[in-house]
Amino acid sequence: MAYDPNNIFARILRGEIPCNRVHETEHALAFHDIHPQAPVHVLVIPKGAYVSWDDFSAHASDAEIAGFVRAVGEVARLVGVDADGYRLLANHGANSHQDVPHLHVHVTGGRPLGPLLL
Ligand code: IU
Repeated sequence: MAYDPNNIFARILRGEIPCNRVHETEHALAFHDIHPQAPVHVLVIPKGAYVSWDDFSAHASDAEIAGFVRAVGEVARLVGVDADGYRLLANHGANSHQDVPHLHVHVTGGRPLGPLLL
Protein backbone atom coordinates (compact mmCIF):
# COMPACT_ATOMS: atom_id res chain seq x y z
CA MET A 1 0.00 0.00 0.00
CA ALA A 2 1.37 3.44 -0.92
CA TYR A 3 1.77 5.89 1.96
CA ASP A 4 -0.98 8.52 2.12
CA PRO A 5 0.70 11.78 3.23
CA ASN A 6 -2.65 13.12 4.39
CA ASN A 7 -3.51 10.34 6.81
CA ILE A 8 -4.45 11.62 10.25
CA PHE A 9 -1.18 10.68 11.94
CA ALA A 10 0.86 12.38 9.21
CA ARG A 11 -1.20 15.49 9.90
CA ILE A 12 -0.54 15.17 13.63
CA LEU A 13 3.20 14.87 12.89
CA ARG A 14 3.05 18.06 10.79
CA GLY A 15 1.26 19.85 13.64
CA GLU A 16 -1.89 20.38 11.57
CA ILE A 17 -4.00 18.48 14.11
CA PRO A 18 -3.34 18.54 17.88
CA CYS A 19 -2.63 15.48 19.97
CA ASN A 20 -2.27 14.79 23.67
CA ARG A 21 1.47 14.25 23.57
CA VAL A 22 3.26 11.88 25.92
CA HIS A 23 6.76 11.79 24.47
CA GLU A 24 8.75 12.91 21.45
CA THR A 25 12.18 11.92 20.19
CA GLU A 26 14.13 12.29 16.96
CA HIS A 27 12.42 9.22 15.56
CA ALA A 28 9.09 8.90 17.35
CA LEU A 29 6.04 10.69 18.67
CA ALA A 30 3.73 9.25 21.34
CA PHE A 31 0.26 10.48 22.27
CA HIS A 32 -2.85 9.29 24.09
CA ASP A 33 -5.35 7.36 21.98
CA ILE A 34 -8.57 9.37 21.57
CA HIS A 35 -10.64 6.26 22.33
CA PRO A 36 -8.70 4.55 25.11
CA GLN A 37 -9.44 0.87 25.61
CA ALA A 38 -7.55 0.64 28.90
CA PRO A 39 -6.58 3.09 31.68
CA VAL A 40 -3.35 3.60 29.75
CA HIS A 41 -3.63 3.58 25.96
CA VAL A 42 -0.87 5.42 24.14
CA LEU A 43 0.04 5.28 20.46
CA VAL A 44 3.69 5.48 19.44
CA ILE A 45 4.40 6.37 15.82
CA PRO A 46 7.62 6.71 13.87
CA LYS A 47 8.28 10.13 12.35
CA GLY A 48 9.05 8.58 8.98
CA ALA A 49 6.38 7.82 6.39
CA TYR A 50 5.72 4.12 6.99
CA VAL A 51 2.33 2.50 6.54
CA SER A 52 2.79 -0.39 8.91
CA TRP A 53 5.23 -2.61 10.78
CA ASP A 54 5.73 -4.53 7.54
CA ASP A 55 6.75 -1.38 5.63
CA PHE A 56 8.83 -0.06 8.55
CA SER A 57 10.77 -3.26 9.18
CA ALA A 58 11.55 -3.60 5.48
CA HIS A 59 12.47 0.01 4.68
CA ALA A 60 13.42 2.04 7.75
CA SER A 61 17.07 2.62 8.63
CA ASP A 62 18.65 0.83 11.56
CA ALA A 63 18.77 4.19 13.39
CA GLU A 64 15.03 4.74 12.86
CA ILE A 65 14.20 1.24 14.02
CA ALA A 66 16.42 1.46 17.08
CA GLY A 67 15.12 4.92 17.93
CA PHE A 68 11.52 3.82 17.59
CA VAL A 69 11.91 0.67 19.66
CA ARG A 70 13.69 2.63 22.39
CA ALA A 71 10.94 5.25 22.35
CA VAL A 72 8.27 2.58 22.92
CA GLY A 73 10.12 1.41 26.03
CA GLU A 74 10.58 4.99 27.21
CA VAL A 75 6.85 5.63 26.81
CA ALA A 76 5.97 2.61 28.94
CA ARG A 77 8.26 3.89 31.68
CA LEU A 78 7.00 7.48 31.37
CA VAL A 79 3.35 6.50 31.77
CA GLY A 80 4.22 4.13 34.61
CA VAL A 81 3.13 0.76 33.23
CA ASP A 82 6.59 -0.82 33.17
CA ALA A 83 6.38 -2.24 36.70
CA ASP A 84 2.98 -3.94 36.46
CA GLY A 85 3.14 -4.84 32.79
CA TYR A 86 1.69 -3.72 29.50
CA ARG A 87 0.77 -4.93 26.03
CA LEU A 88 2.17 -3.80 22.68
CA LEU A 89 0.08 -4.23 19.56
CA ALA A 90 0.55 -3.11 15.96
CA ASN A 91 -1.96 -3.89 13.23
CA HIS A 92 -0.94 -4.42 9.64
CA GLY A 93 -3.41 -4.40 6.78
CA ALA A 94 -7.02 -5.35 6.21
CA ASN A 95 -7.15 -8.63 8.13
CA SER A 96 -5.91 -6.88 11.26
CA HIS A 97 -8.45 -4.06 10.95
CA GLN A 98 -5.75 -1.41 10.69
CA ASP A 99 -7.63 1.89 10.53
CA VAL A 100 -4.89 4.49 10.26
CA PRO A 101 -2.31 3.83 7.52
CA HIS A 102 0.70 5.17 9.43
CA LEU A 103 2.51 2.67 11.66
CA HIS A 104 1.44 2.91 15.27
CA VAL A 105 2.16 0.70 18.22
CA HIS A 106 -0.57 0.61 20.85
CA VAL A 107 0.80 0.62 24.41
CA THR A 108 -1.97 -0.53 26.75
CA GLY A 109 -1.97 -1.18 30.46
CA GLY A 110 -3.05 0.14 33.82
CA ARG A 111 -5.17 -2.93 34.62
CA PRO A 112 -4.94 -6.69 34.08
CA LEU A 113 -5.56 -7.04 30.35
CA GLY A 114 -6.43 -10.73 30.25
CA PRO A 115 -5.37 -13.11 27.51
CA LEU A 116 -4.80 -11.71 24.05
CA LEU A 117 -8.09 -12.06 22.18
CA LEU A 118 -7.78 -12.84 18.49
P1 IU B 1 -5.74 0.78 14.43
O1 IU B 1 -4.65 -0.16 14.94
O2 IU B 1 -5.37 1.45 13.11
O3 IU B 1 -7.06 0.10 14.37
O4 IU B 1 -5.83 1.88 15.55
C1 IU B 1 -6.12 3.20 15.29
C2 IU B 1 -6.21 3.91 16.62
O5 IU B 1 -6.07 5.29 16.41
C3 IU B 1 -7.54 3.69 17.35
O6 IU B 1 -7.29 3.16 18.64
C4 IU B 1 -8.11 5.11 17.42
O7 IU B 1 -8.83 5.36 18.60
C5 IU B 1 -6.88 5.97 17.32
N1 IU B 1 -7.07 7.31 16.81
C6 IU B 1 -6.56 8.38 17.53
O8 IU B 1 -6.00 8.24 18.60
N2 IU B 1 -6.72 9.65 17.02
C7 IU B 1 -7.38 9.87 15.83
O9 IU B 1 -7.51 11.02 15.41
C8 IU B 1 -7.85 8.71 15.12
C9 IU B 1 -7.69 7.47 15.63
I1 IU B 1 -8.89 8.93 13.33
